[in-house]
Amino acid sequence: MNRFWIGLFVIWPMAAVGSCLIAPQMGWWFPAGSPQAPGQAASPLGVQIDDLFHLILIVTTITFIGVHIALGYVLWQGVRNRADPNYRALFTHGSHNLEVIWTIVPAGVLLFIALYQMDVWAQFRIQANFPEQATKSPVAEVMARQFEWRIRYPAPGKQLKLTPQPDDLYTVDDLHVPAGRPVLIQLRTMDVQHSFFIPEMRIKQDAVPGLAIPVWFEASRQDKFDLVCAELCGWGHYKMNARVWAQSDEDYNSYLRALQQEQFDDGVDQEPGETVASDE
Ligand SMILES: [Cu+2]
Repeated sequence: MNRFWIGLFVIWPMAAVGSCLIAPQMGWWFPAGSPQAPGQAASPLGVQIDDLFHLILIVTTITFIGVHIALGYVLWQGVRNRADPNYRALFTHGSHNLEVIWTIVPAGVLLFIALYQMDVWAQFRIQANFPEQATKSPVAEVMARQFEWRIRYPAPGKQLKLTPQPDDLYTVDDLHVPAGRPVLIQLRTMDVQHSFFIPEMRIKQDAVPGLAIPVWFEASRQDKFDLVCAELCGWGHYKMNARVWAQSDEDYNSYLRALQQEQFDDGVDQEPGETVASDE
């Protein structure tokens, strides 16, 4: 029976490490990616975030393997010693040196990760570092509510204002953005806390009542991406899945023009400035 447990504690970490090695090839790893680069983040910042994830994964894998080797060794020693009738168990109050080592080493690792990730964090979250191209004209306001995403675009050629304008354009659960360059949205919520999450771009930001939070991202390819809510916000939380369409500038502009046409067309076939002839 003891051998069973030793075997289990040896096979289990091997299976865990093995499955981590196969997963990326099988497409079980990070969300989606294009057929050319399966599993790769669909935004340049997302690729950097994945690198941080991999760094942490390497640290935890080394720790995991080390701990299981130590655990296997202790179990094995226990089985061997029990067979010896003269064996006396070691009585110990612990080791001061060991305590110091296993406090300092993890603290050092955590400090290293904290310093190492600062650059990515600063790019993603600190407004002064946002790409200028994105900040100079936000593409839309994304207003979360139970249980949908309301999108407000400025009229083509106009700047987004924090307060709604009469010529703004509206959609629900459909966010169109130009691909290949950084874009910025203003994230708000009408009711409770939600979270704006584009898994394929590794972009996640809470929407907090009372705040308009700028979020920037860049779709590195033209595609349709999922936009979901990552904050349990009520019974219909699961319904908050929407789409982000990353398009060429041309398609994006014609989409906005079509939306404008749809929302402001009064059915009268008339050029702006033209007056309708009267019957007199
Ligand atoms: Cu939500």
